Amino acid sequence: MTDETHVLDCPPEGASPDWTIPQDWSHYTPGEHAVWDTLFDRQAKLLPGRASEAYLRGLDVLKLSKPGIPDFEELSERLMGLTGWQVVAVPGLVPDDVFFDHMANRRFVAGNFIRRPDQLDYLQEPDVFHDVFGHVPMLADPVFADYLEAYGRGGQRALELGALKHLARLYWYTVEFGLIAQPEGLRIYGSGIVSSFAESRFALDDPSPNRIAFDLKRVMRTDYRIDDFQQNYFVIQSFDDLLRLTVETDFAPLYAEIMAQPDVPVAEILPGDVVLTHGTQDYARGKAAR
Ligand code: HBI
Ligand code: FE
Repeated sequence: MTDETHVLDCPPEGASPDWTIPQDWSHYTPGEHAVWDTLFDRQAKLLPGRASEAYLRGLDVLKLSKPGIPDFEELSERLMGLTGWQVVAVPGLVPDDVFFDHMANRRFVAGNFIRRPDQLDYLQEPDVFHDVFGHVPMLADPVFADYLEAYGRGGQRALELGALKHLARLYWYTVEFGLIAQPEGLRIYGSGIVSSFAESRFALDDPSPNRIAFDLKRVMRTDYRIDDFQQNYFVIQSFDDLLRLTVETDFAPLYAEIMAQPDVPVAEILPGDVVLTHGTQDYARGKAAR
């Protein structure tokens, strides 16, 4: 590999041109299945009353409570019958254009590796627990399944318009870290939260972060942190709202408007925000002090 090529320039050894690889479910060791079971059991105790109805329904209908790392072929058969989505194995992060092409064709790319026992609480790259336990149950919800396909198509367009940074924020504050208002209170649907033991509590219970009503333009202006708990969570009223927004919005003029304005720093509250909880920022201050 010459020094000007980038690791994401070409698929790794053994991967197809679309970066997919066989999951090869039989290669997982008992220890790797045990890591999945440990993570699953921890979240299964925590999520009832915290995760959204749609997420819990997806977990159930896809029979993800079976022990061990799921077999993507079995999982995709069930999922295909529900919303036309399938889960395809990839070795790790794939280039944005590849990611969006899969998403626009209802193929969810999932890492086929699982974290080590000493990484239970944090790892940088999405592994099979983050991708399958975190993301896949939401793909069983017909409206969210449509939203994610629309996001994939939107991503292809954002790449053409050089606006990926802004659209990636929409993904971040909904698909990864989104909250939804249910009659009984706020619930989690974001995969980054639902697959995290600590953030599943922090996002709903901790007084530190702001919780702000979702607004498309505001979210696409807002920076985010990839290496720590979020300091802003955005709350939608329904997945129908989210889907309608994505389908009805003409993004090109909206991107132009946003690019003419400064980014909104993490944890800042804007005058136009509908603030559900004004955070203390104690968590962030505490981290800064260390
Ligand atoms: N690749 N495997 C994988 N999983 C992701 O979540 C992912 C990716 N590539 C790019 C990406 N996410 C984000 O940059 C998207 O916003 C494009
Ligand atoms: Fe993710």
